[in-house]
Amino acid sequence: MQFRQSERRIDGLTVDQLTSYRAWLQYREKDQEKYTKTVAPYLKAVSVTVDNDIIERALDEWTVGLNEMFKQRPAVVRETISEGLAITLDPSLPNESYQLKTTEKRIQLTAKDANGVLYGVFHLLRLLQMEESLQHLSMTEVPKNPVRMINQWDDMNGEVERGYAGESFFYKDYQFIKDRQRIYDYARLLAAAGINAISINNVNVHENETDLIFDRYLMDVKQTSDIFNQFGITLFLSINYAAPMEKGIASADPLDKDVQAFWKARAQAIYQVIPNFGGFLVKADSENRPGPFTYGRNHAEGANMLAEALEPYGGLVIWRCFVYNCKQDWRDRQTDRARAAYDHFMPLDGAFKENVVLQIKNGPMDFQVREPVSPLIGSLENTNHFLEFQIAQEYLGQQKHLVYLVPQWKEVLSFDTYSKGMGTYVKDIVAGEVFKNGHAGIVAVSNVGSDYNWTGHLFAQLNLYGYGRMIWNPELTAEAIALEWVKQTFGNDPFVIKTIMQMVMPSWEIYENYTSPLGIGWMVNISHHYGPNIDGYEYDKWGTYHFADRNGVGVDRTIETGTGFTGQFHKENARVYNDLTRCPDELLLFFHHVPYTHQLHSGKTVIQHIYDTHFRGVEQVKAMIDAWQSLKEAIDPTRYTSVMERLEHQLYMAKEWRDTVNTYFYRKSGINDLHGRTIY
Ligand code: GCV
Repeated sequence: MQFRQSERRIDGLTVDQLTSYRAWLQYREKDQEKYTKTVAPYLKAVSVTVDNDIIERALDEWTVGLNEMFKQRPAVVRETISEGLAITLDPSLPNESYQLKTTEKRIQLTAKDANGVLYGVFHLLRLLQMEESLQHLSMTEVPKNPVRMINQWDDMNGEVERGYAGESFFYKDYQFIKDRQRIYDYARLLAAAGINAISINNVNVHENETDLIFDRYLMDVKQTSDIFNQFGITLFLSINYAAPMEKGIASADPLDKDVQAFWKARAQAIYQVIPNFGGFLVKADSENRPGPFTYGRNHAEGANMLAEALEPYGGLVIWRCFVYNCKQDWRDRQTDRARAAYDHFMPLDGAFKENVVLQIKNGPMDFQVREPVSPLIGSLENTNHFLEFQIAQEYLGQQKHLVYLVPQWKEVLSFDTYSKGMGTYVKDIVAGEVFKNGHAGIVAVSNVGSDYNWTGHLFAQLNLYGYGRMIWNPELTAEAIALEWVKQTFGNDPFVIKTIMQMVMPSWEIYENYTSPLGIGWMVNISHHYGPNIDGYEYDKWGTYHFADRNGVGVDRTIETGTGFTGQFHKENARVYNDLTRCPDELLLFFHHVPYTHQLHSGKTVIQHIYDTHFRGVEQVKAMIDAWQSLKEAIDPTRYTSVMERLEHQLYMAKEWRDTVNTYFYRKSGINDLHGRTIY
């Protein structure tokens, strides 16, 4: 199948829409003669002696990029060159790593493997896009996380669960979409951000979708896998634990011989067609999905059975820890959803086979604007695990609100678990360094769909790009990552860069200001998770409460009087969270039930903090709009208008949040705003 490397020719999109589509691979023509001159010798030729699909793609990318930016097509040669880009492999380097060294006229790219070559080439293209000097380069890049994965939540009917950027571009009406150009272009974008694994269907596997592991769709899966493989990305599938029953076997019991034989046969069939298939992603015994509990088996028995089937081929079972079936009456203040993942999985630490990897959401709840880090991370010592983030902004404005997520994720990665004493950071644990895991890394739920700009809100592209860059190198600052994205996406005009950075950097805090305060979380409409509904979850059966009444607000999760959740952390953190006087303000109501007049470390009372942040959040959104308006002449009308429409909607929603939250707490507490502002 032929794919077009340059999306300048993608059918059906206007030139302006193409600009959005090209995301961080704009390859805008360079008109700075001075810069062009300094890089010219490096662009003359490429020398490479190894051939494979991934290196082919790297060479294509280099050629297209240089042609578009500098109107120059480098000659590709096998012999040594004195001017240009020389690519060699060095098997002694760490996996996927590369080194870049420049002399006056030559760039030496030395990589461990083909992935390293591809990443090295994208690195150079990034520098060129940002108009940075190529002289005196001398660096080694090694990815921190061995697995850097994306989970698609695409359904085969064409919908995307929690998708906010249009329909799926993988499936429509239970067929793979024939034109796979989009998937090819997605793979390019992902590889340029350093991603090396993807699961292509929703973890909630519905009826008919089990056929993804049967002949009906297997060739389509293979073709999709081939596309991703060319960009160094390994393909995984989500499976339904009860798949054997869909195919006429009486049970899905992991200890049943027929069930074991079913999965062994499936693994064999899949690997025959896709020899480098990654493995299965499994959501079991969670939110009504089937799993081993039905048969009185535990998660380890459930996962190990699948792992045995995949083991001969080197495949992985990625088993999600999002298990919280603790049905609860709202008056019950002891049962706690936050405890569930730890309670389920800690007793099984060490019971999983080597090719099982547990997948743990970053917080104990569900991707809220503010949560503590999941206490499973830093506690599981003998089980491989991945950390799971959500790029899709399910609870963070659904890609209608501008929210830059890297600052939030970086807080998670730099959290000190104290697991092996001070300085046992999440970033080192999930990279597999602390417990010497055989498989380790980070996964995130994707935010793309068929919208021409991929992500609905153009600025949501930054979260996808930023996720990839951050998990490649967690030492990069959120600011440095955003700066790269802004320059590649919008060009190098200092005013544009400065203005966009001012919008992006505080955006998580702004969102938190006008939504759910002090770690309460939720307060959204229960089915679609958008817009304020303070009691939306309060009386739901799943155990997520704010417990606001006339006397106070927050969930008591302390050891002495609460649910005991604080006790799941190592003692240094447990002591801080458990102690009302030491608990950080931003998580206070996650861990404690306090009167509205309780004084925060900031000096304000809880109720005044709620009023102030909600008024401030709205003003901050207004400032974002003013900032964007100042760029009207500097940005193409398609991108300008689509962002402005969303910002205006964000302001509308911020006001709705402000008024709903403030009114609610005013009515509950009966306490006026100190500053005399109107509360409805
Ligand atoms: C794919 C949340 C979402 C669900 C999602 C689930 C999960 O509950 O609302 O849509 O299901 O998380 O992560 O499995």
